Amino acid sequence: MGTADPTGSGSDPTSEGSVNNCTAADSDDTELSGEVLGDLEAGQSHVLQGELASDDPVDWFVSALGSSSGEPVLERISGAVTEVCLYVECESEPATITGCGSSGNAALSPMGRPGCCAPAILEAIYECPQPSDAVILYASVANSAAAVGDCEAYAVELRHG
Ligand SMILES: [Ca+2]
Ligand SMILES: [Ca+2]
Repeated sequence: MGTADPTGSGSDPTSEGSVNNCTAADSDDTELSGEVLGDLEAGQSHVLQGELASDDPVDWFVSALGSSSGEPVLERISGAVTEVCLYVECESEPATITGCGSSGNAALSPMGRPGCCAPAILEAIYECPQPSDAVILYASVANSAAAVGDCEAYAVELRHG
């Protein structure tokens, strides 16, 4: 159901002339190349958005916690997502994960940072060696079930409780 283009410019990128609007070739495929989000203060949230496909099965995001009080929550809002993960780095040393919420499981990131993974929602309950340590969060959003050629948008919320 394409819509007519009254301007006749013919430059609408979503017109039926496009073969594939997928932007699978992104640069956020690893823990160290994640999209950098702004500092997350207590009570704030970020909405992580992107697209996943069979040739782009994971996107990474990085955010510093502006305050170390409260526990960060990662929750799927929409789209085809099979797993969300959140890993915690304290300023000086790895965090200690003491809980992941009722549907989350403790996990290690590809680079060895401790955290939690879940199908749709997790709460990363952590302790740092020093309570005043600055905290950086590494989040991954994955879809391991995309069929070849599929490219599906998602939205995931990162909250600082
Ligand atoms: Ca992507
Ligand atoms: Ca990616």
